[in-house]
Amino acid sequence: MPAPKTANKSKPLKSSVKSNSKEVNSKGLPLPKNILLNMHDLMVKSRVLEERLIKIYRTGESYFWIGGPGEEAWGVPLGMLAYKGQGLEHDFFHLHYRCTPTLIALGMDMKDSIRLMMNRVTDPSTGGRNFSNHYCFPKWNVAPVTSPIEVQYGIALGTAHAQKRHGGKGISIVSGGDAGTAEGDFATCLVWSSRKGNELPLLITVQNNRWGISTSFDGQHGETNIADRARAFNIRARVINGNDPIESYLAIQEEMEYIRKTGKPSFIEAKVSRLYGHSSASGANFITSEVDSLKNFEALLMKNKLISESQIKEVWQKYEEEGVKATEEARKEATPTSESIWDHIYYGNENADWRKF
Ligand SMILES: Cc1ncc(C[n+]2csc(CCOP(=O)(O)OP(=O)(O)O)c2C)c(N)n1
Repeated sequence: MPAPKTANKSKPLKSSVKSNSKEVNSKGLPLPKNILLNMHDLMVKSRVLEERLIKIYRTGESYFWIGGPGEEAWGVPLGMLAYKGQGLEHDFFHLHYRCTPTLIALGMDMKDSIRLMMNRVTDPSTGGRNFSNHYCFPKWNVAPVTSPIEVQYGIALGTAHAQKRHGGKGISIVSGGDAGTAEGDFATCLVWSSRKGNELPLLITVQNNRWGISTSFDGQHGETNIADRARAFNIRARVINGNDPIESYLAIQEEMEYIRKTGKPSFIEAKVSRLYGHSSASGANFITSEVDSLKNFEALLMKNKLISESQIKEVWQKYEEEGVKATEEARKEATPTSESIWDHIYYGNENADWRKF
């Protein structure tokens, strides 16, 4: 099956899809068939990639895995709807380590994720110096994913502020987990994005999987929904089922349009699954009690006769083969040497000799 076109292009575009469009051609579902199938294709690609990363960890070819299987129904639409590109006219991403679906939707090659996982010098994000899902793609305004959780909520204010001054349609997008919202950076983000007369064009998101490593959400929060905390700052906020790609797509589209139009922040709390536990540290085994958004979406597409079982198998097969090939190729590539240890520590100072400081 040919891969349908993605919604984003390198130049800023107006979103073309309206939730109540007459031209849906998708058996009563509120999105056109090409978008639904594109979403499915990207969700499978992201899932296959993450499962491949886990296999690479298990064979001892990597040290650690952490990632986003279970967040495809949220992360894929987010990447599809963004104004992709470099500079203030485009959207900035301040993501966390479960963001593979968004990067896949932006157009990341599987091989580039595998290179990062296997610490290859060819890894475009970190030159083989960081671990899985710690992406960085300046060409798409994807800021480095950090290991300390939640710091991205403070950093995102900076690009949002620059975009406000610039005055274009670009917005900043920040993501993180539910447990991390206990950190001060999250509160900082709410305070500084919502000051009256100085509101920032920022899409603040939390992917609530109800776990912080092994600590349950229950018992950790006085508020009913994390989104309620944004409402206290007069930030428009909503809670969505992030396991439903259609609901995610429509909600993200609406909130992005609101931010681009008003220059004000908006907040989405997406309830998602954590399909393989926290990370390789907790075994990275499939958790059967969690909702699998991809399986549910496939059932919906088949029920509406938008795709057949054999076509679905073809999509999975296509990405399985791509993943195997990418792994074999990455295996042959070099790992970084000690000479590059100080490279890229500070932007623009690649040639500085930090040993002299
Ligand atoms: C500042 C900081 N404190 C603690 C940790 C250890 N840590 C790594 S992931 C994690 C749990 C985060 O949970 P949540 O924010 O809900 O995101 P999830 O991993 O569930 O997506 C913690 C406590 C860390 N990396 N950084």
